[in-house]
Amino acid sequence: FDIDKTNGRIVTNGSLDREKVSVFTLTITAYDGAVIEKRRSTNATVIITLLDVNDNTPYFAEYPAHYIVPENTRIGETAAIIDVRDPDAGENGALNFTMLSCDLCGYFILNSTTGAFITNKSLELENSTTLLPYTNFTFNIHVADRGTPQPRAITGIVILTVIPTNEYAPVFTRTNLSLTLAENTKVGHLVVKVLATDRDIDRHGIVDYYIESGNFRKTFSIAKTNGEIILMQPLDYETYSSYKLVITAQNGQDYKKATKMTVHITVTDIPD
Ligand SMILES: [Ca+2]
Ligand SMILES: [Ca+2]
Ligand SMILES: [Ca+2]
Ligand SMILES: [Ca+2]
Repeated sequence: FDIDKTNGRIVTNGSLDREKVSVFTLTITAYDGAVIEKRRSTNATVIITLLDVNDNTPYFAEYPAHYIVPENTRIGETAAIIDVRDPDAGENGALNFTMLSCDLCGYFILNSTTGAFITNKSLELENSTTLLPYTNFTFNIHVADRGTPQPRAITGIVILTVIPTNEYAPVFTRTNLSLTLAENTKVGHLVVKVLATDRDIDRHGIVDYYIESGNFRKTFSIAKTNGEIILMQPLDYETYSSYKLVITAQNGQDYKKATKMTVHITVTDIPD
């Protein structure tokens, strides 16, 4: 701002932008006309508050606007909130969201004031005949502010991608298995193959097998990927005549989903 020295009129000197600085506090000093040593003065504070004008068009914070939606997002839950910004104040910055077009319509409802996509249909990949992992939902969205005299608006593409989640634990076809092995069984012999299935599709349905306990002297091994239990050490009825192997089937990157089963192995005596 500038001030006219003689009549005190404050004028603008440069452009104003309420979105950068909205309030100015000026201290104005008025002097009388006496010589410098004798002159007297007084101060006044002038506060200038800028009124908003609708000079900003809404914009996407990130574009393309792409959001990840886990398949276990429930009906009625928020799947994503479109991040559109408008720095203007009040109605000039308040937004209205409209869906102009959609593919696979009906899975989400767009809240017109918050820009939230609300899940409207189950996204469960295991139970769906239409949805595949990483299915993209593409929407054409119109966002307008409520500014006066003229609203400002933008249109853009919003993509929601449904990603698989690990909801199910593996399930063994049998939780208990008993079998006998002759003491002279050869090392390398396939003892048994255990099986667990997992309802999840995608990588969350891939099962890894481990022997959790009971594997005295590492007598047995299990193939991590297919559950084949192999004899690794010669058996000896006299030192160890039965084994209780606890087998774990698990999956998920962090192995959050796991199930156990037990394999009882009885060694039968062959006279040495
Ligand atoms: Ca605006
Ligand atoms: Ca403004
Ligand atoms: Ca699983
Ligand atoms: Ca799943």
